This record gives sequence, C-alpha cells and structure tokens, in this order.
Amino acid sequence: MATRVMGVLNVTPDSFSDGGRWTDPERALDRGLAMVAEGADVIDVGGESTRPGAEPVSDAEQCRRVLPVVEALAPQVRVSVDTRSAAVAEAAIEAGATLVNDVSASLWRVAADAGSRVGWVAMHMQGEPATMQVDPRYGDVVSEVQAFLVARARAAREAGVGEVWIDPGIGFGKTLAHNLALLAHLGDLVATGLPVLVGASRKGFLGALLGGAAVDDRLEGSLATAVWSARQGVGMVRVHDVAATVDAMRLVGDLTRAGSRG
Ligand code: HH2
Repeated sequence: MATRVMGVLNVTPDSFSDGGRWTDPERALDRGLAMVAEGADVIDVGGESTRPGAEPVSDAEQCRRVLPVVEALAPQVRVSVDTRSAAVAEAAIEAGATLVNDVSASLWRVAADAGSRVGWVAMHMQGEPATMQVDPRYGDVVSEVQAFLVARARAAREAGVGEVWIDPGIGFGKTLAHNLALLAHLGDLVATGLPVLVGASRKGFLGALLGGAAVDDRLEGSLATAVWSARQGVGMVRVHDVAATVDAMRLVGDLTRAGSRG
C-alpha cells in the first residue's frame, strides 16, 4: 500500500519549525487545506510543542488553540490531534478528530472509549520534552524501542482500539546515533505487522548531518528520510513539506515499478 502523508499543523507560538506561523485559526485552516491540496492524507493538529526543552501547556490553552482548527478541518480531511492530554484528545475527538497522535504512548483508553472510528498512534519517547535530550541512553535502542511499542500496541488492542500505529519517536530522547540506528532498522518495526509512522521532518539530527543546516534548510534531509521510510514499508510519514514529499515518494515509486521485471 502507498505510504500516506500526515501534514504537520502546529497551532503553537513556539514549535521548533512552524511555531507562531499558524496561531490564527483562519490562517491555520488555510494552511491545512493547502496541505490537503498538496496531497496530505491526514492533518496533524497540535497545540503544545514537544521540542527539546519545551514546557507543558495547560489543557485549556491547548483546547483554545486546536479545537477551532480541528472543527473546521474535520469535514474536509482526516484530522489527528497531537497531544499528551486525555482531556484535549477527548475534546478534539468531539470536534471531529479521528486519530489520537500520542507522543506519550499512554492515551489508548481515550481512543478505545471513542469507538471504532478513532485510531491511536503510540510514539516512543525517553523521558519528558523538558529534559529528554540531556543524556539519552539505551542498551540496544532498536530492540528497546520496539519492545516498548509492541507492548503498548498490545495493551491498546486488548482495550479495543482497532487502528493502532507505532512510531519510533525520532528525536525524542535520542542521540544522533540512536536516530540513525532506528531509521536504519525501520524494517524491524514494519515486520511487527503493525502500521508504522515516522516523523523526521526538519528535525535536529538532519541539521547535524547536513553540516549545521538551519531548520528551514533541511528539505533534502527531510525528503531523503521520507523516501527511505517509504521504501522500508512505513505506512505514514509526518512532514512539514507535503508537496515535495508527495513528489519525491511518487517519483521513487514510479522508478521502482518501472524497474521491476516480474
Ligand atoms: N514529532 C513531533 C511532534 N509530534 N508525533 C509523532 N507521532 N511522531 C513524531 O516524530 C512527532 C510527533 C515534533 O515535531 P513538530 O510538531 O514539528 O515540533 P514541536 O514539537 O516543536 O511542535
């Protein structure tokens, strides 16, 4: 199946890449619809930055930021809500979101209670955003992340969630080496049989690999990682640059088909 594209829409003043650009609900709606026109399958609306060092945002403030945008977009496209708060996830579902994108991997009961139309993304994070990049350590990052995600997915399935995604959480309590190891072994996550989501777009490790590129100068790395992920069998990529990602993935898909002799 073709890899789907989740477009990032941060309705925050401080997200690491698009912070402050879409805080006005009208502009956020326009941005969301533009990403749909570019080929996004899902729009991921978030009201709390989880970049390294970020402090938590109250439920009330997250709701104030995301609910008008979720409500306006939901009739036009599938909407996910990017939150660690059960109350915010519940309110967003009420407003029309059908996917809970949960970087804390703890909110599966919210999805279960909402019934079969609502799915859940379990993302791996070591620690909390405020301190997660201080000194992340693993024995074997690939097997530890995989074991964690499979266990959370099993709990969600047992609670009755029909659609469960797993995400290695690139940049969430991980060094450059950890991120590279996880990306190199995406096939292991895919082999679990659970659909895999990867969010590497514009992240810091790409800046490091691209010789210190600033956040807006990481397109090459973002595209390369999205195409790599798609080729490993990942089911969805979470990206800021939707049009370029769709083009790059389509091109490599065409190449692959043209090259197969079977
Ligand atoms: N990354 C970010 C936020 N949410 N969700 C999933 N499932 N996977 C990710 O890799 C992921 C995520 C961080 O990126 P961004 O939303 O662009 O920035 P910020 O956290 O500063 O709002």
